[in-house]
Amino acid sequence: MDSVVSDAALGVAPLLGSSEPDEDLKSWQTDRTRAPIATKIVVAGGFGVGKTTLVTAVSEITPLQTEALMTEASEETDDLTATPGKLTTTVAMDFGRITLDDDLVLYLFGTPGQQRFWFMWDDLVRGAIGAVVLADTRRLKDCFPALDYFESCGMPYVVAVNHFDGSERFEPEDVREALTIPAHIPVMIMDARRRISAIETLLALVGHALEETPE
Ligand SMILES: Nc1nc2c(ncn2[C@@H]2O[C@H](COP(=O)(O)OP(=O)(O)O)[C@@H](O)[C@H]2O)c(=O)[nH]1
Ligand SMILES: [Mg+2]
Repeated sequence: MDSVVSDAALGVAPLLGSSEPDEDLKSWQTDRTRAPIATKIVVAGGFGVGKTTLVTAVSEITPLQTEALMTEASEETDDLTATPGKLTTTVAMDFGRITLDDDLVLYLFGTPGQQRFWFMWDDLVRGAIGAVVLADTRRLKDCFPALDYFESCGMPYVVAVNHFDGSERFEPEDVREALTIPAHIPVMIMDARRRISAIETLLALVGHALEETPE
């Protein structure tokens, strides 16, 4: 997928005085109303649910990560029973970018999962069009705080179950019922490691956010 940056670079020539305008210009370069729209999306969910994995899978830039080795000091705080192989954790946030369809650029901000970093959330979600709440069916309750947060601030969100190998597969409607997610909110089963699957989730959120936010 072409990035907006390289397309924009192609459009520089006419600005430098070429006498052949218009020809290779993309519509959004001549029509100011079609300039790429940059949107901010938050990826939230419990500890170890796959937020960093999702941002890494879709990002076209090297994602900024703030992983830190976990030490024994966090043993009592961070529950590792479902992710025993997890050695690092996100201490501040993940950041990535993905360009969809030439004129839509998504900036992804992954939240830190641990409760002790929640003071950051209000800053992190500012200006976002919506959020993906990741869930793991083995520890569904871990996503309640994120659900509560977005419900209470009125931010559009979708629920994406990151299906881990070896865990029981549930239908989206079972998850909706278990989490009492309202009918108009998309609930989907995905795999945070697969780019296409993660992009489908992001597109579902963009569509849902557009429906929820009248122009
Ligand atoms: N089997 C499997 N492992 C996954 C999946 N998503 C993430 N993981 C692994 O689960 C661990 C936690 O993921 P991470 O993205 O760091 O979680 P975060 O705390 O939400 O950022 C990592 O070791 C990932 O490789 C998945 O869909 N399937
Ligand atoms: Mg992380």
